[in-house]
Amino acid sequence: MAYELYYWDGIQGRGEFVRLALEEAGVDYVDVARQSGRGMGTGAMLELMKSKSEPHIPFAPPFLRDGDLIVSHVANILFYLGPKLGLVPDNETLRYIVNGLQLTITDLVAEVHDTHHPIATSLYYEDQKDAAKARTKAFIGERIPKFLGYFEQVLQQNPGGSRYIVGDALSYVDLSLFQVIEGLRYAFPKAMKAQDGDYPGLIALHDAVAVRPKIAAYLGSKRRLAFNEDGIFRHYPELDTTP
Ligand SMILES: N[C@@H](CCC(=O)N[C@@H](CS)C(=O)NCC(=O)O)C(=O)O
Repeated sequence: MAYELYYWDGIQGRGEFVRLALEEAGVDYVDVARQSGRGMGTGAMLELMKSKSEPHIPFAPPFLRDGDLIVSHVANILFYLGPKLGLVPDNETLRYIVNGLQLTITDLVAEVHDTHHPIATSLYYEDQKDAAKARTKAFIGERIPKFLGYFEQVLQQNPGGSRYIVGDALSYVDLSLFQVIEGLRYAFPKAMKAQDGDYPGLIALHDAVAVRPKIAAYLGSKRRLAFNEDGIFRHYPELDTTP
């Protein structure tokens, strides 16, 4: 049976980290909220989240349904899928390293979200613009260098070589790092241009992921939605400053 991915329609958002893994593996999956018909669409997703009969309902999308099992949270979904999709090292110990890196990406993504919504998710960006400016200035000046500098160091120190961040083959965290670079470049093109040279390994990893046959096909397909100002990575020119 095909995996069912539940995520908000119309944006890449956090769902994209899961999509990239499913696409690289070339497995069948249904992007439920983007489909119409019985049991499909955003309505079906919301219904499932409020279900009184499901034993373990998720708090927020993305979540994945595999038969009777519903798995929530990007990092947890990828931890579940990784071995099934062949996107983690064979070495069990290294799978915890991969998970730790993915959880660090979760933290980074939350901070990206907070650049445009520093006060409340329920308020419009326009209602928290001043706070967003202050928050983004610190994010660009302090947090991007700290997070990307960290990933760069881990990549360079990987005993398996610096083509991949863990081991000597592609794992789902490499795909997520590709998405992080794509997203940051979309949201903060000026800031990223000024810092790109500091992360040569990460940029090489990003470029190598982009040309993997299945990923390249996906990026060129209709399934890959464009970034927009409803997602996690948003481009507001007034926030994009050089550090
Ligand atoms: N830690 C979760 C975060 C999930 C999350 O924040 N999902 C957002 C959409 S990207 C949402 O719908 N949140 C609803 C809410 O927090 O009330 C993950 O990594 O998957």
